[in-house]
Amino acid sequence: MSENSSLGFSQSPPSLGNQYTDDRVLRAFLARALPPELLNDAEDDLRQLGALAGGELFEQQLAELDREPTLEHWDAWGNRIDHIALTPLWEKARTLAATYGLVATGYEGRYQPHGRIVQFALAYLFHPSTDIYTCPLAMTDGAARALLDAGNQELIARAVCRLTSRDPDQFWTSGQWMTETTGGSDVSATETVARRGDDGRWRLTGRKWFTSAATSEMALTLARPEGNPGGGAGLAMFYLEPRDEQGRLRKISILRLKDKLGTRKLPTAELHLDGALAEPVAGLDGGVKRIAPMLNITRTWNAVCAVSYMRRGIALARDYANRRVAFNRPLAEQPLHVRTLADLQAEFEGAFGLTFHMIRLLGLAENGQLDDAGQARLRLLVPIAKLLTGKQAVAVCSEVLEAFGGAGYVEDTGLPALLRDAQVLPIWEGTTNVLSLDLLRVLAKDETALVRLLETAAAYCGKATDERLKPALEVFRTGRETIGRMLDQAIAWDEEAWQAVARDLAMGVGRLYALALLIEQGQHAVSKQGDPRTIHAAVRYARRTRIELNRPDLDGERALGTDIYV
Ligand code: MFK
Repeated sequence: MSENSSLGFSQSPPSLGNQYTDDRVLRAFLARALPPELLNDAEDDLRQLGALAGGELFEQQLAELDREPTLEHWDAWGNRIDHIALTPLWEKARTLAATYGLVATGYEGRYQPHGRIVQFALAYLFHPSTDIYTCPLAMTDGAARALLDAGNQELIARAVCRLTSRDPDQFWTSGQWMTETTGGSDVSATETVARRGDDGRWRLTGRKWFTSAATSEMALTLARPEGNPGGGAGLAMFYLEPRDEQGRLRKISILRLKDKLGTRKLPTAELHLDGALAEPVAGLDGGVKRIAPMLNITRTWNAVCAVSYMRRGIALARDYANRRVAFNRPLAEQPLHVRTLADLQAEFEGAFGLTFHMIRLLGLAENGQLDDAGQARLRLLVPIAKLLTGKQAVAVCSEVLEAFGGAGYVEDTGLPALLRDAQVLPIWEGTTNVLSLDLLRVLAKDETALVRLLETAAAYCGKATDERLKPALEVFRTGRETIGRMLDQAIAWDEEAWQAVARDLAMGVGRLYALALLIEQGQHAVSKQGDPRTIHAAVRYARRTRIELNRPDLDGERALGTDIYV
């Protein structure tokens, strides 16, 4: 008798198939969004990456659960080296990222104006099997965008070709060194100082408190040129290459790696800049505005990664539901379990539609094919998609763990890491509240922007004729009315009241826009293929979309929020 059978019952772990061919939602989207010859051209890469993500990379990820990057400060001879050793999967991910063009595809002429769609479809497949290597990729993409937008030809010539290279030997990643001890959200409080030496060169001194992927070949960062006023406007965006040709850090020390809840394969570091050479990218002020294009790209990546984690969790839970027999039948045959999975799928489909719709607009905008109205929509959809999908990813991954019972709570299944890693998504790149306030920044300049966004969403709903969509249409109609009423009344509100409702407003608008896209896609899928699954997703998504927006009771919230009653 084998040792295993002597112990009686044992469970078989979940497994994954080809993550491209198995993904109905991704394939349906690409079939609509891309011209057939383009899809045909991209499909080899999508299939290969789908196979790697469900096979070799996933297996390596599980085999390396215990591995983490390490920081060595000194070599054997007493030299300060600050060397970070990465995990083997990260080393492999770097090569794959370059060869599959995970950044390059967004910039090459080959697929334009659809390059962003192909790029992010690849990223979506790659992400959940590569231990957040997407973090340096997101920053690399953002840096390429920010450099191009800033128009500094010398830096573009030096760096953008490397950031967008498909050759692993040429490929560079970029850091985004923004966060300081003064806070991650209030970047205007940046303390790093930039001084110009007698040689005319700029040197930065300060401490960067959360620098993700400290192994990058270049970074964009913010610093205050000496003598500039305080606040965000007094900051400038700088370009720097942290290492010399031998790979030694130049006037930068790595103080320590962060001991984080999740993203543990990502070597997030605290850095001290002690006169590090850097170059202003575009003038000596307006740094926050200059770096904003980078933020919008990394926020887009964040949404893609959120959707991708949801899909991974559901794929694992669905596979397991077919294997796990309890109470005499597989979980996949038990109505309450099936209903739980259906709710997760509906959340995922809503998030997917919203995110890839935004990506389509991004590609058009970058190719000069988006009119002013479209650009205004994109400006709103980036923070909305980031904040909504980040929260959804945490909720979905939490439910996925529960779908495994106790196994979901045990480290060596690899499942807890999914939840821990997802938890970063609402935090970095602008927390939910900071991004909700970003919406107010847009409204302050363009007060009808949200109303127009919902008009566009209503036009998507206008195409629905299937009777089954009626309850979803009703939720959209009443939700839109509620938001419209609030916006009318809120003209008289003060700033405090606006800030207090900003999150509910952002979430509400985001869910309604995603619902409208689901309704439209549901009608399309049933009309063209007779497939009702997206209609079911729309109805379930609608059931979970409840919008309440009233003038906030600021005194009550203050008393409860701070627990002080005056
Ligand atoms: C898995 C993939 C994910 C990738 C992960 C990468 C990991 C990287 C780790 C990190 O670096 S995390 C740190 C990220 N930090 C943030 O995301 C900062 C969050 N805080 C904000 O976003 C604040 O809202 C902000 C810093 C922008 C507030 O700063 P200010 O100085 O108070 O901004 P202000 O004065 O409102 O705006 C300055 C200008 O920038 C304005 O333009 P004007 O001067 O013309 O009026 C704004 O309109 C513009 N601006 C701000 N945000 C913008 C923007 N423009 C376009 N898009 C935006 N998002």
